[in-house]
Amino acid sequence: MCSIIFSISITGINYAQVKAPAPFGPVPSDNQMRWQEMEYYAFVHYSLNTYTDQSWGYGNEAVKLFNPEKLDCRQWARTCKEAGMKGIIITAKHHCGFCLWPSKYTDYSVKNAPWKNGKGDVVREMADACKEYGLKLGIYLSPWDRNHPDYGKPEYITYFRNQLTELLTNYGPIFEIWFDGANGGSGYYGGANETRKIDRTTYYDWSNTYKLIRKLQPNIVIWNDGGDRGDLRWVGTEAGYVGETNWSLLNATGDVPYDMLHYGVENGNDWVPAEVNTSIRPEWFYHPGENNRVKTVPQLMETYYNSIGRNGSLLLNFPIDTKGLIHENDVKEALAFAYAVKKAFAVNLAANAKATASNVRGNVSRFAAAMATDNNKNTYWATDDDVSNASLTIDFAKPTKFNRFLVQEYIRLGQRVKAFTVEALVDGNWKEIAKATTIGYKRILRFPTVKATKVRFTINDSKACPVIANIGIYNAPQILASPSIIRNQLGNINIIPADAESVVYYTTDGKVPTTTSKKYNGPFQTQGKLQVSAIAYEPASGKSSPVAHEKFDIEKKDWKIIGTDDEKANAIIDGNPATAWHQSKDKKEPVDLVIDLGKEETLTGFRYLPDQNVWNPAIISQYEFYISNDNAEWKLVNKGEFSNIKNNPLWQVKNFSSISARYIKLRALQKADGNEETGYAEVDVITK
Ligand code: FUL
Repeated sequence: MCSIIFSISITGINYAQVKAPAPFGPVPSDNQMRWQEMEYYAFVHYSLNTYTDQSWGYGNEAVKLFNPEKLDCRQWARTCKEAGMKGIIITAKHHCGFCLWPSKYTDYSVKNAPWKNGKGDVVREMADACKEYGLKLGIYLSPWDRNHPDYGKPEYITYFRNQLTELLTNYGPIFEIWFDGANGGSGYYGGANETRKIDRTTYYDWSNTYKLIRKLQPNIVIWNDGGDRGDLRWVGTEAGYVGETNWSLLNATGDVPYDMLHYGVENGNDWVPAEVNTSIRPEWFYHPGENNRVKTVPQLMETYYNSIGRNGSLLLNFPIDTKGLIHENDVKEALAFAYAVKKAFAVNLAANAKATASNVRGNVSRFAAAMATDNNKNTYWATDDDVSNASLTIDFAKPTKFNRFLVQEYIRLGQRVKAFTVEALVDGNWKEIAKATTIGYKRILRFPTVKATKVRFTINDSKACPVIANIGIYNAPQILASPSIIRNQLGNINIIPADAESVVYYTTDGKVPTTTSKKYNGPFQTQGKLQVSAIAYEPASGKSSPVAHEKFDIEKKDWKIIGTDDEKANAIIDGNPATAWHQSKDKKEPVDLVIDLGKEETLTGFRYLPDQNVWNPAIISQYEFYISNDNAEWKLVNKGEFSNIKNNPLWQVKNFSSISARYIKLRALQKADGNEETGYAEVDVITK
């Protein structure tokens, strides 16, 4: 009896004496923590742009264009809910200044639109639908307003804050506010039709604007690209991925160049986690021409692993279509994506396995290895304070197949791990199967399927003793990605499968390829306009990828870049988006690129793909396009802006009335990134 009491009290003393690790470095606020646990939520882009096929409205588009036949925010919310998302951020006002709610402070809103005879309020309908489906509501309010006459003057800040107050007062709890940093300068501005430059770090007086926001919505998180440090950060690209190394830290002040946005700052003094924003289509707003360019399940899975799987959240955009709905193609892919994620992470093989660790903090069960596999986010495996190198072994007891490793730090105590490896015990030998740097809230590693009896997770370097909340091991079904299709200047088609084990089948007549179509055995020659469609097929599993389609216009065999001796300039017409050429910085705007098409062609438009390199791409934002038949006398056929080209460097397509010409000239008037050079990945024409 005596000994029993004695041992209980000893255990009691030990237990109480072993303290939890102290927080290390910056830690998330409760608001950031709640946001991080949402993981996946939606953007909806909807405005007058939906009806003008534009990316950025100029600010003078007619309000009468806003008259959707079937606008149904419940369909948006239902889709997002079924897709596994936790909230929706709506573009209450995009750069054109048109308001989706009947703001008291402007006439440029739904209140003057034919929709519901001016009695409608899209933000209200969105808020109600979110409530009905158990989703959180977020607001995108563009600071740049191309419609407002006062934009650029101090009066506009009052207007901006009045609008913020309306949105943050009248629509219930708002989980996130999104302040886009884009500002192309030019605009309608109440009829002034001019360019207005502001200093985006000072003009909006963010510190006072933030005070107002936090007073109205104490639980909100602020996303701000370009102003004072918000609660979240952009990742430097809209293509759907954050760095493999991803610290949820920045410095509280100072500039944030691309590498800081993309990788965070290892020793930053402020907690600013990454939000990966990308669209389910190439563009943010609806363009009917993109109905067949909705991202497929393999592409969306790639985005998932490169965002949520790399310590980021995923903000996936649905462009609302002209009817006022999420288009059926987008719904289909979003739901198929949700199903694929569910399947991939359906069975956690670590959950029932035995877990042991090389070091357990104070040797108490409260910090034991099993705390990382107990499916409880509030318990964790931790080591003693002086241990930054430790391993945790999971024993399946029998050979088990798997290909995914998921790990989460208990980030309430800070982000700590700098390097780790995963090994598998295969036929009695340890084999390294994956190696990575940071973990953070969640990290998922992919590797070829392995069959092993044990898995060893080793932390090789950590800023302080590691604190691991969760480990998951999964055997995700294989998903084949579509091949990519390229045509070079000579007209040779190259089809490149993403997975080495797969075989490619293709068509050139617009028909959907199957395993009875032509098998791809290497580059083949083509002439003139055509569409190539291809699938990757894996004989072992009998699975096919989604179909890849690529349309090609006239061949470029006889094209020549005029006015340069630099052979590298041919990169512009080599059909390969990965190669680029820059005109020298000695050439000052206007900078011309002249191409001889070899013979007269009937042109109806042109396409420009900017340099895809993230460093110094030298992207054109304002342009003029000329044609000529003799390379002497030129006619201007199109001019304007490539909207949002810096953040989303996609193919830019511009159409004009049909005209015959042998020479084309793309004149660069302004660069989006202020670069002194002028860059191009590809320039192409559209013919009749
Ligand atoms: C960008 C904007 O300019 C785009 O139009 C879009 O709203 C995207 C989410 O942010 O910077």
